[in-house]
Amino acid sequence: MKTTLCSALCLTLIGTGALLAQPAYFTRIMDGDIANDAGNFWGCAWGDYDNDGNVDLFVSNTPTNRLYRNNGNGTFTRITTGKIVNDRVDPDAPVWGDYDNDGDLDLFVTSFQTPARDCFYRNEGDGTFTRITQGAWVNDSGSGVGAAWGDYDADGFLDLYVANTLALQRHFPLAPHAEVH
Ligand SMILES: [Ca+2]
Ligand SMILES: [Ca+2]
Ligand SMILES: [Ca+2]
Ligand SMILES: [Ca+2]
Repeated sequence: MKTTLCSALCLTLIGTGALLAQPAYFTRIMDGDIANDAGNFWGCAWGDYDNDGNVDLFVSNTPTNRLYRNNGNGTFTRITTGKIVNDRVDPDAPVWGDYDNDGDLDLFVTSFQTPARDCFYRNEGDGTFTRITQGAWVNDSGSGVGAAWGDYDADGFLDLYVANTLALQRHFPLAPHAEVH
């Protein structure tokens, strides 16, 4: 599916009902990488990954993902280094969540590639991410099309729900420190 990043973002707004509810209050931004980058986009997620008070944007894209750091002045800088934007997988839904409670957002990205290639990137707190490859939650055989974080058992750690197509749905009650260290 060839589309523009702008159209992908518009679809997200339509999905939430925000665009339909308040169409007169939005101005389409036509300049900058976010509005003009072309690609094969599948999903996006906002999150302040560098904790500077400005929400940043991750966009899942084939063949490589996009990460745009919010400069705080209405512009964004496209990040081009690191596995988070250079891994070649078939991504779908990205979701930010601070799974290890260290104060910075980590990123899970479902993949419909088989065998399993769901991706999880741990935020190192210095602008870089480490891809975690150990654990059932990143080695599931399903084709992931959606995911959500939530602390379902109220133990203080986020848990992960992954929606797969052509396979059973998965639920991973994470024990973060046991899973990745
Ligand atoms: Ca930020
Ligand atoms: Ca974290
Ligand atoms: Ca971290
Ligand atoms: Ca939990």
